[in-house]
Amino acid sequence: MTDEDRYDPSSIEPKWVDEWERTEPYRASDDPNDPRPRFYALDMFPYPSGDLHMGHLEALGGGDVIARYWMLRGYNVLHPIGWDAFGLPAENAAIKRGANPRSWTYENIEQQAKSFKRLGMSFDWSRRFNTCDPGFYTWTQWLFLKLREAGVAYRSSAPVNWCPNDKTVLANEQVVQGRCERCDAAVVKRDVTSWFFRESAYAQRLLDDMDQLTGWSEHVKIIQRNWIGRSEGADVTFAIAETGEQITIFTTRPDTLWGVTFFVIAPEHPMARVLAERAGKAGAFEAYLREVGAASEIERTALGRRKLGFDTGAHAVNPVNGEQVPVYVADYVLMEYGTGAIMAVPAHDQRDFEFARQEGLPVRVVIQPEGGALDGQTMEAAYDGEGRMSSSGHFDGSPTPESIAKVIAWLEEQQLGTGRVRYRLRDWNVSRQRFWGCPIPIVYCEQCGDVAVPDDQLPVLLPDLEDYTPTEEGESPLAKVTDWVNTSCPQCGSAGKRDIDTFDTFVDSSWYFFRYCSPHTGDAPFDRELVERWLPANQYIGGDTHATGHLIYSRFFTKALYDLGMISFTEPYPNLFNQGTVIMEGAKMSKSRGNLVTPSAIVDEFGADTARVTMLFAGPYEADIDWADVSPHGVFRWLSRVWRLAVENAGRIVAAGAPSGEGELRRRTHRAIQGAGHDTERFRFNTAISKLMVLTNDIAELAGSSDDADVAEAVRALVVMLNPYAPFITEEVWHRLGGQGHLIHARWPEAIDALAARDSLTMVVQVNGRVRDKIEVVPDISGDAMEALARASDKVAAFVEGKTVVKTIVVPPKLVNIVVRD
Ligand code: ANZ
Ligand code: ZN
Repeated sequence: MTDEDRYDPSSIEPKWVDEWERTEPYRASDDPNDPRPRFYALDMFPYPSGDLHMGHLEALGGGDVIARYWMLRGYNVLHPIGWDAFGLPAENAAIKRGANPRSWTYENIEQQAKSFKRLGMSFDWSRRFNTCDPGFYTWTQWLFLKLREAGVAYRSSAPVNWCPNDKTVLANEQVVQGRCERCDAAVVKRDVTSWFFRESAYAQRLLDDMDQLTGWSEHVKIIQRNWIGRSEGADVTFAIAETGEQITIFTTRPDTLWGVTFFVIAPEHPMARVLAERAGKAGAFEAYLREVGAASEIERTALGRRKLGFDTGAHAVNPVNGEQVPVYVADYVLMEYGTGAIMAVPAHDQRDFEFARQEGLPVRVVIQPEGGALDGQTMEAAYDGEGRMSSSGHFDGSPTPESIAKVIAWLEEQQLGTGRVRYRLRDWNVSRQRFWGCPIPIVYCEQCGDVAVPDDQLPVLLPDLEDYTPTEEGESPLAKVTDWVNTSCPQCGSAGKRDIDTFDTFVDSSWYFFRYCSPHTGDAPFDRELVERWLPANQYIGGDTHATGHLIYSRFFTKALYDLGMISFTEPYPNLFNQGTVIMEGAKMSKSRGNLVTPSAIVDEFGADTARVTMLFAGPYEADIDWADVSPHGVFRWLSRVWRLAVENAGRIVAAGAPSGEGELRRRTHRAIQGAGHDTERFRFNTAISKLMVLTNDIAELAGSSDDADVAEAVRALVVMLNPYAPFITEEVWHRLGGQGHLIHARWPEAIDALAARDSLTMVVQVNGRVRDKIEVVPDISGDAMEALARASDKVAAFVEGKTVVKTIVVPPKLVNIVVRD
C-alpha cells in the first residue's frame, strides 16, 4: 500500500467541503410535483456566542444523521440552518470589550457557519438567515402587530422580575431559584410597562393539544403540564366587615370553607395598602413592603420558612357562616396566582398552619380522616388529605372528593361563589430593556396613545450606537438615541416617541421554523402553501432545558397563528428528541474552568468524520456524555480500517456483478442492514455504529473467501449506511468504488429478510405455565412479534379460547407465558 492510499482526512475532507458548497446536494426541493415524500428535519438553531462547542457537535451532529438517513431513504428532506442571533451576550461583550454587538454577532455566525461546513453538515444553505437580519425581523415586527390587532399582544404595567445587574426585565423562565439565570444576581420585583402575549388564555389548549405530541418524551410533557399548572376549585367572595368592600379568593378546597380562621391578601394586592392606610399604618406598611420586596417567589412560598405578616386590623366575613375573621397581609400569598387573596384554613393547609402557629391564630379542623380525631389545638401539621367534612353544618359527613363538587354546587346556588379552573401559566412579558433585539414597532403619541408603525414603514431598524450601557434608570441604551426615539405619530403626525425596548429573543425563536419553509418571501412572514407542505416538522431535535421556555412559547405562537387564520395546524412539532448534554469531568465545559474541548480541535487532529462518530458513539444519544471518558483514537482506527478494506478491494468491487446466493458474508451484510437502519431511524446511534463496526470485521474476515459480488455488496452497504455518521470518508470511497453522482442520492440498502434471518432457535409458548407449543424464531425477535406468533398458534388458541387473558409474560427470545382465567 502506498502512502497515497493511507486514510488521511486532511486530504479528502476539505475537497468535499468545497465540492458540496459548489454543487449544493443537500438542497430541499420546493417543486410541488416532486414525487418524493417530504421530511422536515429541524434542529434547535444555534446561538452565536463564539465558535461551535461540543454541545453543537452532539445536537446538530445527531440531527445531521437523521437528515442524511431520510435523504438516503429517498425523501425530499428540508434540513435548514439559521442563527438565533439577538440576545444579551452580544451586548455584554459590547459593554465589556467595546465590541460592536452587530459585528461581534456576525463574526461569530461566520465562524460557526464555517465550522458547520467543515463538519460536513447536510444543511440547505440556501435557506440560511439570522434573526437579527432586517429581512427576518421585519416579519417578527409584523407578526407582533397582527397579534396586537387580535388582542393577543397587549400593553400593561405589571410587577416584573428585574435583574439589578443586567438591568433588565426577566421572564419567569429566566429566574432560577430567585436568581438571574445569566448572572446569578438576586432578582427583585419592579413595576414596568411592558408588552405581553396573552399566553395564559391558551393554557387549556396547550394541555389538550399534548395529545398530538406523540413523539415527545413523557418527561418533557410532565414538565410542561406542571408549568401550565391546572387547578380546579372555586372563586368565593368575602366582604370586608369595616368597609363593605368585596374581595374574591380562589381555593381548591371549598369543602374547608367552615375551617377558615383568618384571611390573607398578597402584599402587592391593591386592597393591602387601602386597609393599611385605613388603619393609620401607612408608614409601617411601606417598611413592611421593602422587607418583602427582596424575597423571591420560591422563597416566599417555601414551607417551614418564617412568613412576613402584617395585621390590617380589618375583618373579612365568611359568606358560608357570617363569621368575621382577621385580615392579614402575608408574603406567602402571591399576587400573580389566583386572585392574590386567600381564605386561610390552617387545619388543612400547611402554609396557613405555619402562619397560624407563628401568629397564635386558631386552628379549626373541618375534615376528619377515616377513623381519626384531629384536634386543632394539638396537631403538629396541617392535614391536607381526604376525609369527611365536620363542623360544617348540613355538609357534615360528606366525603372527599364528592364533598368538593357538592359545596361548589351549593355555593353557586346560594350565589356565594363559582366553580373555577385556574392555571399557573402567566402571560408572557416580551419587552426587554436592552439594545440587541428586535425593535418593538410602536410609537407613543400624546393624542393617540400607542400606535402601530404601518406595514409600509417596517422594519423599524435597530440603529447603531456609540455606547451600549443601559441608562442609570435601567432603560435600554436606545433611550439615548434621541433622533431615533423622537419621531412623528403615524396616525396624527404630531410628535411621538418610539418604544425603546426590544423583544425577548424567544419571540424570534417562536417562529423561525416557519420562515425556513420560504426564507426569501418578501411580502409575508412565510408562504402559506410552503409552510403547509413542510410543517408540522417531522422531527425536532434539541435540549430539554427549553421545556418551559421555547418549547411552550413556540407551541403557543403556532396556536396564535392558527387563530389568525394563517395556518391550518396547531402544533409545530409532534416529534421531539432531547439529546443529552456534553460535560467534562462531571462539570459544564467552560473557558473559565479551563476544561473546554472544541470540535475544531478534534477536527484538526483527527478529521471531521472521527469527531462526529466519536461523539455519537460515546453513549446513548439521550444520555449525558462526560468527554473525559471519551477518546477519538478507536474511532479513527476503525475508519482507517474501513478505508483500507475499500481501497484494497476496489478493483474487485468495481468489476463485480450483482450478488446472488446465500454466502455467509451476504447473510451478515443483510443482518447489519436490518439492524443499522432500525437503530439509526430511532436515534440509537451508538448501537447503529457498533453494528457497522461488526460488519467491518465481517468483511475483513470473509473478504478472502467470498465472491467479488458479495464483497462489493457488503462494502457498498457499509459505505452508504456509514454516510450519515461519516460523510467525508464515505463520499470519497463511494467515488473510488465507481459511484456516480453524490452519495446522498444513492439509496439506503434494502435488507433481504430471508438472508438476514439468523439460525433460528426455539421459543416456548406456555398457557398458565404449561408448555402448549414450540415455535422456531430468529434470535433478535421482538417481544411484540413473539406475542403475535404465540397468539396465532392453533395449539395455543385451544387453551385460550373462551377465557380471559389476565396477562402475557414475554421473555425474548425464548418464552411466552399466557395467563388466563375462566
Ligand atoms: C383554602 C385551602 C384549604 C387551600 C386547604 C388548600 C388546602 P394550587 O393547588 O397550587 O392551585 N392559594 C390560592 N391563591 C394563592 C396565592 N395567590 N398565593 C398563595 N397561595 C394561594 O393551589 C391552590 C391553593 O393555594 C388554594 O386553595 C389556596 O389555598 C392557595 F385545605 O384555599 B387553598
Ligand atoms: Zn397621534
